[in-house]
Amino acid sequence: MATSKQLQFIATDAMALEVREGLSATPKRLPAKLFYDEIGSELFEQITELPEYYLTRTERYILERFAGEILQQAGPSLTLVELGAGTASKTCVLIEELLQRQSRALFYPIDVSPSALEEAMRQLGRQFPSLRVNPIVADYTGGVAALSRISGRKLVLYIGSSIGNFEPQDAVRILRRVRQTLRAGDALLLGADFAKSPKILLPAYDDSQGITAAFNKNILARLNRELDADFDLDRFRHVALWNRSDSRMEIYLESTAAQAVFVPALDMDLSFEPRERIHTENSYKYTDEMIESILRLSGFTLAQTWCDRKRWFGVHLARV
Ligand code: AVI
Repeated sequence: MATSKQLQFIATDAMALEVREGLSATPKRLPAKLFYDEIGSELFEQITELPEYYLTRTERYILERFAGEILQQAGPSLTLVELGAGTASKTCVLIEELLQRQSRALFYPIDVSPSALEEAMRQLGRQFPSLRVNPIVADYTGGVAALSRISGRKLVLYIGSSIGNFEPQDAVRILRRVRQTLRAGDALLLGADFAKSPKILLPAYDDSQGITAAFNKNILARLNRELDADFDLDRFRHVALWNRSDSRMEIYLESTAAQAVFVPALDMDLSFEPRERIHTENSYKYTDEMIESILRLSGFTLAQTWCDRKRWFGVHLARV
């Protein structure tokens, strides 16, 4: 299995190819997975604590408020699996509730980052001595393959609104693969952000402290660090737009002037018009219909949705 360093370093063939393709395209684009090197992951942690970025704390509130109901609905004797677990900080709420229902429990956090999983192990070991934690270092494909080797009645957590960063057809592809590894009685818990007013969405993706802008620009900083490119970060600005018809937030880096950039490791000369954009991310905001539809198309049935009072965020339990 590839180590996180291999997976995260741009100057590997697959990543470099994606960067080359994206920067050669019209309009230009870069893959959002480039956000998450060490600096970007730290910036994302800061985003989750911003007053404008309601997603993380709202999902945590829902999990805290409804942990009992969620586990009741999911069924008895559960093994928890979490896709893209990171440090599993929100999962503690469910684990605590689970351990009140069953004396022993198994938790399989799956993530590309060994250091995040080590941190999860440390924290969970301290907090829950009777929990057995079996971390799996894997990306989505490897993680989903690992799912089929886990026995017992599974509750697969796919929380944190990560599904929103995939195009809907890719989201269906991922969920369908998850579905194929599950058996009768297993369930999926999906956390997704609801579509809402741009008055709430725009500041969440363009905060007043400029942390999201720094997170976005870190992609260019990475190209400078890892591909020896000469992007002038001061000549790009962070742009966040609400695309109502596609129900998604769109994130761009916009060139503030006509400029040329050289990427030596790819032997690429780039030129930018004033206001030309690089598309770096979509973050889909789901309606109830969209949630039902991606779950149905991937072979799940929606059993129940829990949300906050304002219906800003939803946690959905789906059965096979
Ligand atoms: C990781 N993901 C759910 C975040 C989101 O809200 O789409 C990534 C992010 N991009 C800008 N801010 C946060």
